[in-house]
Amino acid sequence: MRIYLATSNKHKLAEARHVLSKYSIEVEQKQVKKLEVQADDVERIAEEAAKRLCEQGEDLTVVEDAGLYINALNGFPGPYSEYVYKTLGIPGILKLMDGVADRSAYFKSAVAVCAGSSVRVFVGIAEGNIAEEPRGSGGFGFDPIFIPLGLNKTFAEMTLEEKGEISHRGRAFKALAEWLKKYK
Ligand code: ITT
Repeated sequence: MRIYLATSNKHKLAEARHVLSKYSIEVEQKQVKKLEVQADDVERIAEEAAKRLCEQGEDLTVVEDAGLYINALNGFPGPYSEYVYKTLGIPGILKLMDGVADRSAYFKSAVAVCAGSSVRVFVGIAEGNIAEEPRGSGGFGFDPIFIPLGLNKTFAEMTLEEKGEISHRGRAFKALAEWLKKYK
């Protein structure tokens, strides 16, 4: 089986491919113009973008939207993670967290697929804490400052495989794969 991932992020593509390969699902990158709606949550953003792709007849095309939610900052940056990563970056987030005792946070991934003209959304969450300083060079985005619960290394210190086992994206794509295997 083959699905199409509408993304410009090569790390996302690699992570999705890694998880889905275990289900013998191939992932092809699709260079389509993705609708960028402003919404309060990643589920809505992914769902609306997938709906638009459905209207254009893009069957088995997947959109993923993800964000980092920091509890002490009332869930910021959440759905604004891309913008905040580009503007404040990791130093800006660490500055906002300076002296903050509650460093708990989570990543959320929403994977929306257009399948047979309707849209389904699968969500994955990874709980953890914001590190005091960046560590590691793997992954992308906020990976160097995210320490998943129960571990003492950041996502950026993990291999693609290790991150995929416990990450928000790994979980959401696993749920998609299980659904595809059952119903497609
Ligand atoms: P698309 O082309 O698929 O939209 P993107 O990079 O814009 O790719 P998102 O909007 O889903 O992806 O992600 C928003 C930001 O959240 C992204 O720029 C990262 O900074 C951060 N992010 C998302 N997933 C992450 C992960 O697994 N690890 C670290 N940071 C992540």
